[in-house]
Amino acid sequence: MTFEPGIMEAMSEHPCYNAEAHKKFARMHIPVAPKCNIQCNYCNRKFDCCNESRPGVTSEVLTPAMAAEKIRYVKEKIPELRVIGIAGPGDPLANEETFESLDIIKREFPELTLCVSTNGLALPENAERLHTLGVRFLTVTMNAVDPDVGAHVYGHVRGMDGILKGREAAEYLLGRQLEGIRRCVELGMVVKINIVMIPGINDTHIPEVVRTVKGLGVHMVNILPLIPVQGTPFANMRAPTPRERRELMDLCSLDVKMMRHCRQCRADAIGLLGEDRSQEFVNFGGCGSGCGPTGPAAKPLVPIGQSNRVAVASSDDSTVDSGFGNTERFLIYELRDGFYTPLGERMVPESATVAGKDHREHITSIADLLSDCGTVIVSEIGSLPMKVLTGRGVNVVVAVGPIYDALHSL
Ligand code: CLF
Ligand code: SF4
Repeated sequence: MTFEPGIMEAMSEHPCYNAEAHKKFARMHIPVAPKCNIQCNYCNRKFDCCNESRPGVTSEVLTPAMAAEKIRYVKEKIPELRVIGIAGPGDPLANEETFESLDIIKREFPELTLCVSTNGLALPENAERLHTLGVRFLTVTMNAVDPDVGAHVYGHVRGMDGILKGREAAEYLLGRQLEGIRRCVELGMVVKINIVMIPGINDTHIPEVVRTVKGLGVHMVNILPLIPVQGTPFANMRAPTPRERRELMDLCSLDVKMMRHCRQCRADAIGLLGEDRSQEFVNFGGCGSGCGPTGPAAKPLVPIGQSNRVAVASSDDSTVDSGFGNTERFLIYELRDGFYTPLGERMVPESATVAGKDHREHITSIADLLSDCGTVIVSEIGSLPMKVLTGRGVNVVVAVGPIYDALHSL
């Protein structure tokens, strides 16, 4: 596919579109879009749009002017900032503020790449407008190309004459998504498709979604795991296991380029993909007197356990999704100056995960691996490991969902 001049260069520094770039270049999401025009069954309105951002609470919603001000400030602090994304907390295209923000950013920061993520419902009529405003990277979340499957994913969709439900809603949304994607590809935009993998609902259907969007000329596909969120119809559904997701990605990568480094980041994420610094810039507007950010100083976090280090059982870098006994690794964070700083990962030695190995020995070897951590966060834990850890003075937290929510709840 040939893109217009400048796009390949922008792509080489776009942390989501280039796996190498994500270690060097940062993106910043501006949370200017709170409203949504559909209801996904995995979304709780109190949280971010999980189409792009993981379902974590956004710390604030900004006006376009505040967003521009914040970009100016963050740009100074993070010189490797390359991309400004709009990904929620609702659907960007359902909010006029998205377009106002893009307009300001295009004029004030022409050197920054603009990126938008949408459910696609309002894409056909907005494709040209986005292109004119300088957006060259666009993500559409598409969970089904069969309306009978989509009917299970969407609670309702706003149609021309009111709210649609069931198959009718899914069919309408699908038609809009396909038309919108087609237009964006024709305009020369780089289009990525996000698919939320929902076991038992669309997992076996995803290869067909991938083939369909490939036929439309999309550049890349990103398969995200369902994060069951409380208060939603999918609250009690299970997330796919890391292996299930990996196998599906392997299968689909035969047809299309697959994103494998997504961090399901927040609608107000800032920084490198693996190192969200959004909490440093919370309450950017401060007291209104223009004296700068007040968030970090105003909300210090307290240390817990015997050490400031926290071990999190996670397979994907963004969610607590593994149990103490079956996780392949722990991510280690350290509380420094009121912020959790990622220190890296610690792999559970394979010998410790071998089935049939003495249970207590297995637990002890994992506990030893985390001996410098005051807190361990896991999605589940048995009574014996709980006893071993608490006996060592470790604080054990059982949580499922975004890592940063779990850390900030400590
Ligand atoms: Fe943001 Fe999305 Fe643009 Fe990236 S995120 S709007 S394409 S700048 Fe990236 Fe975050 Fe995954 Fe999205 S890691 S959730 S894919
Ligand atoms: Fe929620 Fe995003 Fe779906 Fe809207 S598009 S309902 S904000 S997940």
